[in-house]
Amino acid sequence: MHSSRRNFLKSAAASTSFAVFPRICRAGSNFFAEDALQTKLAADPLRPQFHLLPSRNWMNDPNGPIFWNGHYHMFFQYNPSAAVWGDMHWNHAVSTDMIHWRHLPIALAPTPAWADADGCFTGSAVSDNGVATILYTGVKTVPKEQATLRDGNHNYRETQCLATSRDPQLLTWEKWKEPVIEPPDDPNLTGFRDPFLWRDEKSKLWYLGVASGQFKVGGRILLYGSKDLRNWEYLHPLASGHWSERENTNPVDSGEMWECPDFFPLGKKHVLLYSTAGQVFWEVGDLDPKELVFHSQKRGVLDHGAYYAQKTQLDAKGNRILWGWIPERRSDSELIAAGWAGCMALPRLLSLAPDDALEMRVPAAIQSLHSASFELPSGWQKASSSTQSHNIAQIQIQGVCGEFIWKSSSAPFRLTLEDDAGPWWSVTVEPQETGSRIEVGSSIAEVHEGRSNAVRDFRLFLDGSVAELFCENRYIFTSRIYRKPSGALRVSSNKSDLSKIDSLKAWQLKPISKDRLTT
Ligand code: DQQ
Repeated sequence: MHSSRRNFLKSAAASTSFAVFPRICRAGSNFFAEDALQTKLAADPLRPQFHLLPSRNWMNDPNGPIFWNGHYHMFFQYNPSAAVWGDMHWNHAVSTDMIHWRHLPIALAPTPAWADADGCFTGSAVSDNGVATILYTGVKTVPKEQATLRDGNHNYRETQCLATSRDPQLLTWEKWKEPVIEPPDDPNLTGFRDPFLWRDEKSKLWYLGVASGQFKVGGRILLYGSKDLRNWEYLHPLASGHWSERENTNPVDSGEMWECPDFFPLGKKHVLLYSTAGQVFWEVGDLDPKELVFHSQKRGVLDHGAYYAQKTQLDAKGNRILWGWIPERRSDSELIAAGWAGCMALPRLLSLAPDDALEMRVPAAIQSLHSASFELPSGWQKASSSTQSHNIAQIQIQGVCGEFIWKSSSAPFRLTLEDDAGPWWSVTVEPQETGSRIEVGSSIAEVHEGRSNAVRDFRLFLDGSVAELFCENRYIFTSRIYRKPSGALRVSSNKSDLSKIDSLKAWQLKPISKDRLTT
């Protein structure tokens, strides 16, 4: 056992006093301008209709998702005054099924002059003996030499802060009087943020991992332990990674810093997730129960497209559910003109395949959105090509709000969706010597692992400017497409591709709100 761990087991008891900090209220300054924005956003065809997103402005990472008093609470990084990143608050929405959402008021706001004066960054929520408790990163601008976050644009000191709520709906939060973890005094530290937690019921101890890293070495997770969530002792790195050896002003872009880590048991293994260099990675392995060090055995890319800052929670039945932020692929000036940015990916139920690869499936609750359905008749491949074209033309998804499920056992294979203006989205599967290659836009996944070279199962969700494709439940591609649809979306009827579709079903999906504000 590490000596630091022994010491922390003896550590002192908690202080019990709370300091209540005022919340900042930033109401819209011009009612008529705000109203015009709302009307514009409600009619913007690029805004998703069944993915969670705020009614306006910028959002990023999911924060502290928690099932509480029979409801799923989702918090997320939010800028209340612009459609670009900045002034991070925790926005709040609630759901009974993780699909339909109701917006609630902002839950956490920066406190002027305090440790989170420049932002309430990402964190996690837990039940501390029945009290909802958030651990999050507070950031405050400091001189560069004192900063733990130096990305070329900001010099922030990052501390881990705590807030509790005794409100049954988690509407109001009280911040603990001071940060609960100060950053290590280490000139090689690349960052210190995005805490995650777990509790060891046997020892009644809390463990907390913080995303960090070392310059020119790689990202890592610093592990802390506590009896009471307020007094923490540093233990050791839980896991470490490798630097890409590419110099970059922002250590996140070079793999020298990990962001938004998560770590949890799944089946007989442990799973580590982290975001770095624009992608999310999963690692499956074992946690040494004595040394509390993670030994990775298998690694992969969680999503090959636009997906970042993942975070998991347990659902009402104890299943592990993954959330993630779908970032934009547009410039800041385009975002400001649009008036909104970012949305939450659909929930994904996690499991391990027999080969210990991470698998992800959208939970069955999504079926509550099913509306008109289409299905190719069985034995349709034997029909004449004109009958095939006729059958496929029946499938029409209006307003880019739909789902497709299909199987295809032969490659090369391509499925293209098109509207009156031409191709809108496509996936290509090319056989390779030892597997296959899946391509969606500029995103590519190489499939090896001794699996058969046929990728068979596909599931696609289309929503405004978002397309989420699940291949074999393990190669996932989230795309952003900023072309307004011209008429319905249809499957392109290229004869050789159609002949390789074994079966196909599609559904028009119902929006989760009457407008595109998801309120
Ligand atoms: N977003 C948050 C940080 C996190 C980053 C700030 C990842 O806490 O590291 O908005 O997208």
